Amino acid sequence: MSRFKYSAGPWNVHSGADAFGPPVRDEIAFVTKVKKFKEIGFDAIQFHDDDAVPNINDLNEDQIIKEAQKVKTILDDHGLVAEFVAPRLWMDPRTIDGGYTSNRAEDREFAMWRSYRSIDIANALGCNNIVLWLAREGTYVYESKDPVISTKRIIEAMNKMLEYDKNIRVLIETKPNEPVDISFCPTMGHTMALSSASVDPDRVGGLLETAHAVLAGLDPANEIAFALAFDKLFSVHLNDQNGMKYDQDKAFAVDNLRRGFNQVKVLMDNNYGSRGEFVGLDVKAIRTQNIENSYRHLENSLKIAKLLEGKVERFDNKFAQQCIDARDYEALEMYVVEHLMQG
Ligand code: XLS
Ligand code: MG
Repeated sequence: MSRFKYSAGPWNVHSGADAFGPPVRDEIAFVTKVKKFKEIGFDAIQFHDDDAVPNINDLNEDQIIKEAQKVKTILDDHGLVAEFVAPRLWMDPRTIDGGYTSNRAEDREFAMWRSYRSIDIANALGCNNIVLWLAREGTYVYESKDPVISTKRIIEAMNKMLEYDKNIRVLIETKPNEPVDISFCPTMGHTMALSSASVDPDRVGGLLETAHAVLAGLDPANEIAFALAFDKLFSVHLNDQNGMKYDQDKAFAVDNLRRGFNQVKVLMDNNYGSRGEFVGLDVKAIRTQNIENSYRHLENSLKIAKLLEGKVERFDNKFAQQCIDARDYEALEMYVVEHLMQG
């Protein structure tokens, strides 16, 4: 029996296109994915605004809500809930230079329009979490944006959302780079600062994704811990990443099992999930998978996460404390490694 409720996003099952090659698998219909996610053992679905309402830019505000209500029915029919909605601000021609921090006022307005629509969609789907992955809020050419004004623009955008709807919460998903060269919100520390600068700090928290912490050269468990210490860890995206390369979104803990263990441990030790928070997986199928096996990475991630929950439960805290008291950290380290290697 798992301690956590798990979520996944429809983009986690995809056609395999990357920056160097075209799709290699057919697109799978949203309803098919939802059904399969439920079968695999997920409790909730993560959404971008246009995962819920694909033609969002062509519809008016009422039409958008109506489309989202149809998606809510699909979720209900499958016994699933929505975890969050994230405005997809990095795909549109109007956001090539960012949304909230674009140098053009009309682009910033479009970004706000999408953000308000994401809130409307979240309401229609019955959730109050808005995730901001600030994909293009940064620079490709350092001197192209004023970094102080840009930071203030992000705060202003967040505040407008918090004021638009008094029930929503903003979850900032940190990432240091990609697609931009330098992001304005690279770490959990930045997120905590943005939260305290907002009009309602209790409603602004962080979402830590393993791969993004690794890309920042930081330890994911400690990034999680930092947000927990401020009582502001609103979600996580567990996955894995082999060093500081392109964003890999590998299955959870496949690259570094001990790092995965420590993430699950810090979540469990701090009762994460007890207020309804989900453990999100944000993993991508490797391009070489065929379509029949294109959910394998999600199945594996969930299995590994649950196995690691068991490892945390069976961790001998008493023995660990003895090692700590004796300051025999070599003994502690050996215990951790042996514990992870035992069946
Ligand atoms: C990309 C992000 C994205 C968010 C949601 O790197 O992880 O998938 O989780 O917009
Ligand atoms: Mg993510």
